[in-house]
Amino acid sequence: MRRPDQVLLNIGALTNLVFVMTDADHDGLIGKDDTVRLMSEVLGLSDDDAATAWKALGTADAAEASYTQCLTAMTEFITSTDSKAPGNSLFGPL
Ligand SMILES: [Ca+2]
Repeated sequence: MRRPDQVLLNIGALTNLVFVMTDADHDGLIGKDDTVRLMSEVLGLSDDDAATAWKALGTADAAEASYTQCLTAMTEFITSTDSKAPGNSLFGPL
């Protein structure tokens, strides 16, 4: 059984990695186009699945997402047992 504090550390580390890879201009926001491209090129998602992954961030802004939104979606991806939870689409369909 994993320790909860280790799970939280892993969520933070994974979020940091994805965010740093995507936020090329270091302004604290990631753009939809860069995120969709990362999901397509690195994870091999189709354009439709990459667009669904972007929606998993739950941003009201159609073009950019914050670190907090990424952390929230990543936490949901790692911890939620609800297959319909938006964060569970963060890396494409389950
Ligand atoms: Ca940026």
